Amino acid sequence: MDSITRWFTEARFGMFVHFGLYSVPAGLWKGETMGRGPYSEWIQLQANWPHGIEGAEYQALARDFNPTQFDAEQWISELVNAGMRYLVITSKHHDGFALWPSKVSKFNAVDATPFGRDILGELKAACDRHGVKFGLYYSHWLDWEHPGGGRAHESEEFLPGNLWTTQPSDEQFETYWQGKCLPQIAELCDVYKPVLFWFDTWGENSVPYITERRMDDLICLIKERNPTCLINSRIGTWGHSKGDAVVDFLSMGDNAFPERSIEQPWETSGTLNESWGYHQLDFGWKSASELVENIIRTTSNGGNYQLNVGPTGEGCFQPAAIRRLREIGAWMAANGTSIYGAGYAGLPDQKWGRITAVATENGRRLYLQVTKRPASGEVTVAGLTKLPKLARDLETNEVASIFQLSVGEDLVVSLPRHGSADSLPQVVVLHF
Ligand code: FHN
Repeated sequence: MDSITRWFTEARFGMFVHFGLYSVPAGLWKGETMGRGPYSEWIQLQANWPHGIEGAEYQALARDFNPTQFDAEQWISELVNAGMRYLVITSKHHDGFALWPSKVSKFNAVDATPFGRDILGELKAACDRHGVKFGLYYSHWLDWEHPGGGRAHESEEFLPGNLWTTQPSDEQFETYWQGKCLPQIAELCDVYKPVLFWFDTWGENSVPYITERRMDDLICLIKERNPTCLINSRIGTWGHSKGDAVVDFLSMGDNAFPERSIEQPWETSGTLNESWGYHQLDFGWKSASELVENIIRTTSNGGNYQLNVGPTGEGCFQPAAIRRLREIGAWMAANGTSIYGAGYAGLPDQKWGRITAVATENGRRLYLQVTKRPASGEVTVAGLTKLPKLARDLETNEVASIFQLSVGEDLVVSLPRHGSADSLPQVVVLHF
């Protein structure tokens, strides 16, 4: 494994945060729900459907951005308690608004708002205090504040006639690229020293803008400043002749899980409900057990799960988010050894759940992640014919009995009682 990605693949679980001006209207514009699409951070295009909001009117939201309850220490404590190991926050989303006092653009949390505090600086300091890795999302393709920034592409979702669907010329985009994007990235590298950049393109619409030359310039700028800073594939590698080989890790589509294990470091970013930014009418919350299953799903295929929180306009995590994070954290506190540094076990699909594997000095340990406990209380481990020395419930230490119907057959594990009344997955560790 490449040594610069080791911390990332060992961490397995991180927090994504979408926070910005859009957290203030939170899905409602002048009393009307924004048009199609559940993502509140897209309100600039989707309010006044299908027209969107004029730039100056949207940007005036900065005068209402005053998240007085923002407390970096509290956010990072929730992150740590959830068992997460890193943070990735939207330094600048598609609306072009920066969460730090950028010298490149006054459209930022310090110069344009009554709040006047350096949100990234406070979070970076809290991460350092807690030993949490600090990463940054940056929208490099779309920027609806700069006249040359990418706009949304016309599609069924964004109809012609929307203020934000007319694309800039290449020359205009170059003005944005040289005048805002690259200098802001340099600023972020120098001041906040992120451990990773999470760039955001999807589909092929970005290809005419995020050319191979631009991607290479961006990668060089970052790596010259910090060779160990990781870069994700949504920088736009489908438009690069060397493809994913130019980046450090792959990012899947939103809430998209690969069916099979992938060798290159990778992650899936997912939402707690439907929107990434806080949306006051988004009640589609996932359950804690579904979220824990997502951690297991990514780990067992050799990837990471980056779970998003959308803080409110006041700067708080919603109670529904906190409750889920804490339930996940309680499970991780008991079962984290089956996740951190764990990966693909190389065994066939299992009817009752998944398996994660951790390499040890003298072989490996396997963790049976029982997400669908059979009524019989017994699970057959397909593909495993070697008898372990010991099997026990990871939380309670209760020993499980193991048997084979005949020599050379798949192993059968009789599950300890623990899991029967619990909705979160039971983990049984096999020591060889
Ligand atoms: O358009 C964005 C969206 O707002 C959000 O930031 C997600 C996170 O993966 N990325 C884009 C859509 O894929």
